Amino acid sequence: PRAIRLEEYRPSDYLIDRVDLDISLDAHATKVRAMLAIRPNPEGTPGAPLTLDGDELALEALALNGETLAETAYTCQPDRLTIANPPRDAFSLTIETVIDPTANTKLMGLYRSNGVYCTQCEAEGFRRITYFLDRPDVMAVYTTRIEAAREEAPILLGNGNPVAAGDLPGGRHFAVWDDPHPKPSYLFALVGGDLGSVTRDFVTKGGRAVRLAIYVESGKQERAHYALDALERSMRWDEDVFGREYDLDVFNIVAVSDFNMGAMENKGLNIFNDKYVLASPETATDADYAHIEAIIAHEYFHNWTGNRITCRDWFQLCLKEGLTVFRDQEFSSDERSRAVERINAVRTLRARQFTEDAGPLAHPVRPREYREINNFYTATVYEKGAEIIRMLKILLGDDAFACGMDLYFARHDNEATTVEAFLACFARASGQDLTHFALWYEQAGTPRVVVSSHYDSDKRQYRLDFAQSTPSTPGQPTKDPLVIPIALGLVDHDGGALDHRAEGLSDGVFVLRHSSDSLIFRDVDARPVPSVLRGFSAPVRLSLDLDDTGLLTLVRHDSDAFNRWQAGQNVATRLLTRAARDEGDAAGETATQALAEALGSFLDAQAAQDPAFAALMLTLPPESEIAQEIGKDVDPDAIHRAREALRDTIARALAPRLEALRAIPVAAGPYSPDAASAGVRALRNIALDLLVKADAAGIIEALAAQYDNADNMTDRLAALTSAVHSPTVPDALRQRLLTDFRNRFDDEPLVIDKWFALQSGRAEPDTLAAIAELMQDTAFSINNPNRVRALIGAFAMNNPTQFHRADGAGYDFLADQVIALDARNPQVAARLLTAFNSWRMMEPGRRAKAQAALERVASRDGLSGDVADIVQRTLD
Ligand code: BAL
Ligand code: ZN
Repeated sequence: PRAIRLEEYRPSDYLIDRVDLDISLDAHATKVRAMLAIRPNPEGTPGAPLTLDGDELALEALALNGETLAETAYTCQPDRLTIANPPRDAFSLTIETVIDPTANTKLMGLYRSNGVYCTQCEAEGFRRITYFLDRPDVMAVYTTRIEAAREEAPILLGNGNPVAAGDLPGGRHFAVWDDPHPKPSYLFALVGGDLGSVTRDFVTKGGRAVRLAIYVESGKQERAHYALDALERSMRWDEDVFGREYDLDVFNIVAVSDFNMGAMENKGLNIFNDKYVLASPETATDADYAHIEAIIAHEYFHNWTGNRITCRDWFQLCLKEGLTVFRDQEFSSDERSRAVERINAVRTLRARQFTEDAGPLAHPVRPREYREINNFYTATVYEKGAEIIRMLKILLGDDAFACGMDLYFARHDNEATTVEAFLACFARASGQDLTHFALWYEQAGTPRVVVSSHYDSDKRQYRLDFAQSTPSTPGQPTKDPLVIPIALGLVDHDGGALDHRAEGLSDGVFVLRHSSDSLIFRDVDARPVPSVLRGFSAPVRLSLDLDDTGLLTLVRHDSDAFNRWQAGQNVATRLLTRAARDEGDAAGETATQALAEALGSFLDAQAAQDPAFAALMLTLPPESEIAQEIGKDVDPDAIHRAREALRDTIARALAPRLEALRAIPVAAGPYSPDAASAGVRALRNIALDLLVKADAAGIIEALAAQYDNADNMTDRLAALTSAVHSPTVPDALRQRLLTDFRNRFDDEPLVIDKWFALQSGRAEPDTLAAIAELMQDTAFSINNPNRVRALIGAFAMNNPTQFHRADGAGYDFLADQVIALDARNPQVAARLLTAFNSWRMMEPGRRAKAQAALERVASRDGLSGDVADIVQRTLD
């Protein structure tokens, strides 16, 4: 496909003010009649031809102002409809198309999932329903009439409010939905199916009565209550924290089982991957509940940041996504533990975004060019986009940030706008010039900040020198310094907080604006321990010249919880990096013991107060992070061995304490997914896992008992996970539990996904063969994205030793799967292919094998634009 460039943006030559849709659902021949009220855009080119987007469409009829259009007046192809000389004034265009939802395996546009008609239109799916100006800056008011066989689809849902419904001859019926809020076509949705629901009434602060409903597969309604509760809490939170109220009479969510992404924020009719709606104690883990809460909130928050104010063009995707991720992270932090949420967000950022930023697919948060927009729903746009908003809040302060948000909502309501317009609101609200800050949107790559410390006992001065640099990324060989807010503080060696001030330090934040700068603290009596980048105040890699003793002081004493955790991670990363490079020595053994001791005293002092945080303290950095740290000629097997060894040593050193942690009680009563109970389970289960790995006496029996007796999925899956990933567990027990799990949850596809992912994530040489067998399991289907991501995605993304097998078999397998899937679902295929992102970091043997596999994909005829784009950029 042709590259689309930000600098080539032009307003549309035509606008569409109203859309009246009449859609008659049929499994193979759905009729769509669209009446569009079109007018020339005063900002466009007068008299320009009208070219509407299409994708695999068949035109049945076309009328202009009610008159059938002569065939000579237009040209029509599956991907475009052009009228050479449209009227100079407003006119109506009526377009009839017929589509086959059953044949739609791409899951874009209108398709059927388990017999339910549903849609996915972001980014460019509406053009698969009718010919349209399918771009976000064309905003229209929609009315949708939906018709279907009542037996097949008793529930008919559209955007906006329901305004009419009734029976029709021949067992058919209809519903009419009216959405008064202008919206871009990507927010269009409809659903038709036989669904069960749970409902609740909500009254907004302003007094609007809203009927909330979540629709799911009939019989599974009980599993939607948690999502419904999360929705209500999200709505209240957005009123309280951002002053945003809901604006329709109904808010509907529908869960479907075949869905390319997590969920979609269509106006008044969110459509969700059922994985992020359905939860019961027996089938969902604590982590599943937390994800449901976050995604329900995310999609709801889009109602203002995305829907009321949308993007002018797809380059501005971060305008809604980064901001909305920031908002959902804040919501989760308020509902749960702020420190734990922050650590988890940073872990995700490092695992996904830092990896992306360091590889061939690196791109700015606001890209300047794309060939396939589906490939830019990335960790960079979402997660780094959220980090930019967080930095803005730190730089401006809470009050000016809140004023900036209010101004944004006031100025740009009902608009399709840009990052510049967003930042202008904050510049206005704060009086700050944000021109330099805006570079965060333009410059790809993760900045490295190097901090060195100098203590002058004669002058009683302590100086921190900062230097920043950003590695080159594709298309951006040189980089400029960024504005980097660095929250920091000093700690003395006994752990006391030092209250020293320094010129240039404001509210504990130093702002690094140049390639280097310094901060001087005066009247300092002894060399302190610096705690830098508290709360992870900027998305950078930090190098700090702090020895293990200093880091362990922070582990014990830092007032900033994030940096307490980070200090432990830093010691571990140092040990793992050295061991993976085969540089293990006696110093390493001493450092390992010191880390274990620091963790031990941390557990003694704090585990009971904050179990969720303690569980994170006991979690070593992931292998992907060590690979990033090593950076080149990576041997994933060496990293894996090093991590296993360090974990086993720490587990043995902490064994008696871990036994005690296993005994911390969960609140009495039936299972509850609340954060406090989840924290206790997380700590107990990591203790179990460490003890299993340490082969502690009696632990195998305890594991089996936990599996057999669990009354919730969190504990059952934790036991099974330890069994699957621990070589100390006898094969017979592992097999018994795996077989039991498969049989126990035979009719629970979302649970079988956990079973697939567990087995495909095993760091064992026979995993690839096991996956080939699992693909024959009756529960597996290449047509369902969740199944594919669970079995193939988990292997490629979460199993570094087996995906990066030295013989290249992991690469070949993934290439085969991508090729096979591309013909059915290019979006999911392209996403799988991004697992090759780190191939250039590998040692030469693996690198050559990865390159050969990628070239084999690239050489295929008939690749989708999605896969062609990823493979080309990955190889470039
Ligand atoms: N807009 C696509 C799904 C999401 O980010 O909410
Ligand atoms: Zn979103």
